[in-house]
Amino acid sequence: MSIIITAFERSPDGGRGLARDTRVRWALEEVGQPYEVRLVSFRAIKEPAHLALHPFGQIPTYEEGDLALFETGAIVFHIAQRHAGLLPVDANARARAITWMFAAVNTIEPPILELGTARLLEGDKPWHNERLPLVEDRVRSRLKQLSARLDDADWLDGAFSAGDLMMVSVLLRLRLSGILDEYPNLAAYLARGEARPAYKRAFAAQLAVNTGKPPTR
Ligand code: GTB
Repeated sequence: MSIIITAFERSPDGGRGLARDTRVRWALEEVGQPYEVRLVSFRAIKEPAHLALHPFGQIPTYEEGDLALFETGAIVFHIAQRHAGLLPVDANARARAITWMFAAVNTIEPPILELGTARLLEGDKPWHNERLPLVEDRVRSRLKQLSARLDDADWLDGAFSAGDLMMVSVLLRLRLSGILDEYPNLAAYLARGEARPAYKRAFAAQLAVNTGKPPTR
């Protein structure tokens, strides 16, 4: 059954891979599933046809036959459940990998998004300069804990899993801030994720949309 995801016809990040279709593309590349992309505009995602797929009017969505999903955590989990390669077979190791997926979207991503909001949308507020260091410190506090847990391991719990895919995807958003470089093991973890052939294919595919040039495989 063919898989169709949605992505921006023109991503605000210009193809830096930060829009959330990249993590879904990455998961599909890791498990070797072909997929199609329906490109949508910012206007189209607020229209009834898209809202029927995504109640919050966002990308990405995922369609497979009569199944329609939204929320990247749920989409990546679905892909990982259906296809081998992203979750361990051992039941306990599988549960731990799923735990890391939740930790990525529920514990690490929120302060990172808050930092993005503070930097991009609140720069003109009179309290901005006072608030920014507080938000940065909330990010640092989570990164410090994550860095301590990762220690010198390659991945969060044994072999690469959907937990790492989600965590790397979430951390990528910090790249330009420079904060990640304060935690060399996390910076190296990110680089390991980006070096995976499946990530490179996913990145190239979304970049091609945003530059109009076909990906070179
Ligand atoms: N929790 C949802 C999920 O994980 O699927 C969040 C989905 C989401 O935020 N989607 C964004 C969206 O559709 C696109 S990725 N926004 C439109 C809207 O809400 O109206 C977010 C994004 C956009 C741009 C950059 N960037 O330029 O760096 C990074 C991330």
